[in-house]
Amino acid sequence: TIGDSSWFTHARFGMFIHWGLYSLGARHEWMKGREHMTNEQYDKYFKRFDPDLYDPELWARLADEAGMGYFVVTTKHHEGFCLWDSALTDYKATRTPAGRDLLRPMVDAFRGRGLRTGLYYSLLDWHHRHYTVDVKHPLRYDEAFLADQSNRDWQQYVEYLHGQTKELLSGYGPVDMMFFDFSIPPEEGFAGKGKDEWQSERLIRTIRELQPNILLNDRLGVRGDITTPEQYQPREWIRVNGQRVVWEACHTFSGSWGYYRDEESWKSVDTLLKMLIDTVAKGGNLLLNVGPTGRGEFDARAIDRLKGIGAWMRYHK
Ligand code: JFZ
Repeated sequence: TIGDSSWFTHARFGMFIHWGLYSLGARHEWMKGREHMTNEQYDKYFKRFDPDLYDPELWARLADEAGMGYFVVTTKHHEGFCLWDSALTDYKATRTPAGRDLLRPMVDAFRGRGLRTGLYYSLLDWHHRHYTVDVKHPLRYDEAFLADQSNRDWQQYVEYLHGQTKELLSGYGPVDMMFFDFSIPPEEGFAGKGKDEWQSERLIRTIRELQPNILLNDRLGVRGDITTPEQYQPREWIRVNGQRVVWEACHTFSGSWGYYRDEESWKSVDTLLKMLIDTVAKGGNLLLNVGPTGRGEFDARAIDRLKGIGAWMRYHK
């Protein structure tokens, strides 16, 4: 079965939200990997995660007024930290000073405004005891790191990934799409993971049982319902085997996905609108990313862009 994608193609424009412990570092969502940080070094963000300004109703209003029809939030990014109250780990918002499930009020707020719900879940996990990081991964190839990769039981991680997916798809009402991220194609010298490692076919059967209408992206190592080029604009309607497909480009305001305070490369409202128009003209969707701060706010520059887009949308949607 393949989910009915009519709501998705009709919506055309959605909000991606990358929010996690890396938001406190205010530089890049890959900082733990890039900077080769140990769990201990990274723990300071966990201990201080306290989004006192988090206002999901406001986030939902900003998305709605920008003309967006859905949102996709990082329930868990590569760092492994969970925004929801997962029974399968203590590495979650509930155990930080935030002290609560942060996903539920977000889903309620966006759904309350009629936006569709998308959940992003990272297949990669740099915190789980049994996750084996791809040994040839250029960013994680140092001695201490490799030594720590022994004594891992891959199947335990797979059960965790499948179990968490079940939690997300049974505890938060109707989930309209799920964005898994990501499979590394097995190129030369690059020990990547794909559908066999994630046991994607079994996972997808479970997903479709729990949420028969869900749309799945294509980063589980199998085709999925939605083709997802990242941070580039295709020249024309994307085709697979000669057939036009449902596709979604995801883009950032400034380059990184997590909140990056000092990044100077913010796109203008004009550029963003041209990207949206270009995408829609080619039959695609635009998923535009916001990286909220560690305190739970949208940066003023993001709000400015969203409002600018909304002003145009008021007359052109
Ligand atoms: C991934 C993440 O690593 C990144 O932090 C962010 O969450 C983004 C949306 O997804 O990065 C990718 C995933 C897939 C491709 C490129 C970057 N790809 O298929 O080219």
